[in-house]
Amino acid sequence: MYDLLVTNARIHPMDTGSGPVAASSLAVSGGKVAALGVPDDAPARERLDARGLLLLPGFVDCHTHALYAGDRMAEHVLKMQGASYADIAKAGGGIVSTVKAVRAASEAQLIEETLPRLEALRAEGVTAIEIKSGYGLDLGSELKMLRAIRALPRHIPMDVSATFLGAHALPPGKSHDEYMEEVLYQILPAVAEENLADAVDIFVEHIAFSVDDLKRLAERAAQLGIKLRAHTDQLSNLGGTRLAAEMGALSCDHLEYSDEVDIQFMAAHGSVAVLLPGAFYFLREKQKPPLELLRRHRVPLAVATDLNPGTSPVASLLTAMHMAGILFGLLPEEILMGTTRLAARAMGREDRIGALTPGRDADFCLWDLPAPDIFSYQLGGLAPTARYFKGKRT
Ligand code: DI6
Ligand code: FE
Repeated sequence: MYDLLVTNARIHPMDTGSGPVAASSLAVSGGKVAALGVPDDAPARERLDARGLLLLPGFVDCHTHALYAGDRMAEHVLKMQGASYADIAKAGGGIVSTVKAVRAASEAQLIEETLPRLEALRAEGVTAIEIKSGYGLDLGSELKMLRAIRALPRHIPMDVSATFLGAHALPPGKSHDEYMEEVLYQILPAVAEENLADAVDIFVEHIAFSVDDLKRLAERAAQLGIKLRAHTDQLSNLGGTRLAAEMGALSCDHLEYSDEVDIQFMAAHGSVAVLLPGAFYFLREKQKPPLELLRRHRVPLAVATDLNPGTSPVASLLTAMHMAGILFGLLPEEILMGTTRLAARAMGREDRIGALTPGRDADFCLWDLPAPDIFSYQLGGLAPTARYFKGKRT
């Protein structure tokens, strides 16, 4: 006896490719996909006739900074009027202003400000998200962010993965060396002790952290059994991608300035390339990630929102997917795999989510659409008819 049986669906499991399968039914047991293609009259406690709707896995937003307080609208307006980085800092803007707002907020307030953003993603079919810390930048505030991230699934039916991004920016009043020591020997061990992070991340950039910092962080994380991810080559190439890949990074993210050597390392070590067109768009960048090289070396591609208040205030994965096509040239199939199965891989959760095969979580949506390629074509106005999270309608 299945818990749920959906029949008459056009199912795209996103397992090996983005196409449909011949099976038109999906059975659920214990919150997991039990089988595809069972007879329509198989015994089930609950049945749903999908009447020919598309059935897709829930989308996975595998790179966000969605938990924060306040906003950066004032600085955005200054930027639109031609203000420089220094002007914005003087006016109290930049990452530091978000750090101030996050430090001043309680854990409950962080959750409350974040939920509407997650609801917006959920409304368009997202069932799993990764969220990074990195706006606390001291022991107490980083732990507060991560505890809030860990608490989110109690408030919203969504799979949430937490990433410790202590190495995001230098906190005001601390030297680089002082803060790195704090990250490595004080904050990270406390994060590990409380099991608050599924991965660590670092912003490798001349305005942030160095490849040497990346190496030290990766070594510490490996000792503590925590997976590595890295922001690399967003604004310049410091050699972070090749090092992160060599050190086993699940993903290297941004990659606008990556070269062929970087990409060879990613291919050799199985790191996913997470492309973030929202930040590229919002910053009006010119340099695109080297898509042809990524394809030639068969690096798995993912697409995410990078949702954050400073460089990608984009609370819409469908918009990021559309941008990935128009701005970076990704094909519909790449975009679909990159927001399901391969996004799950970038999060280290490919065994459990991202595709509809027996044993994986029954997170899926029904869509009244002609084909999933429409997400690369139509911008706006697309929403699922029904959403299921772990086999339950939500
Ligand atoms: N890369 C970015 O573009 C953002 N963080 C990062 O690692 C900036 C985040 C912010 O400005 O709040
Ligand atoms: Fe980011």
